[in-house]
Amino acid sequence: MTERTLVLIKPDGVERGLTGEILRRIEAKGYTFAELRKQQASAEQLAAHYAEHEGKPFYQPLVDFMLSGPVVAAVVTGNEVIKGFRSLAGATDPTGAAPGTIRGDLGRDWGEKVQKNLVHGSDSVESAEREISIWFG
Ligand code: DAT
Ligand code: MG
Repeated sequence: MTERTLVLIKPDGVERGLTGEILRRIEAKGYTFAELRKQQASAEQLAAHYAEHEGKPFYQPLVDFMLSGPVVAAVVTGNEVIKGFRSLAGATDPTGAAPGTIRGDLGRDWGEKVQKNLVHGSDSVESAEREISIWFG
């Protein structure tokens, strides 16, 4: 079934010059960019985007990191793209992310590696719609 999902290239991916490589992988898989925009996130957007994690120990460092530089936000469409993009992205912790995935191939194994894991992808139809409205109105 055709779906849409919200993808973010996080500030580490933009800063490291990996935007093209990450977008290439998404496009090569056969997905389409319905919207694509580089932007500086606002604190309000991030509070809404990461509401499910509020109160967790990594929440504030995560928000601060996401404010540290521009992100690339995209609405990506395709058959089962929500699950498919998360499969392309790989596991949250780059150390355990499988080779062949964005996080497994490109994620760094040191420092704030779990937080700086290059990409975000929505995890359900409901979160995709919620997140698309946060980033694209
Ligand atoms: P995902 O991005 O794989 O959907 P998530 O929704 O559980 O993962 O968490 C959102 C982001 O928060 C994740 O990409 C990085 C950060 N994060 C999650 N768990 C963390 C942890 N234990 N320590 C540091 N950062 C963490
Ligand atoms: Mg998540």
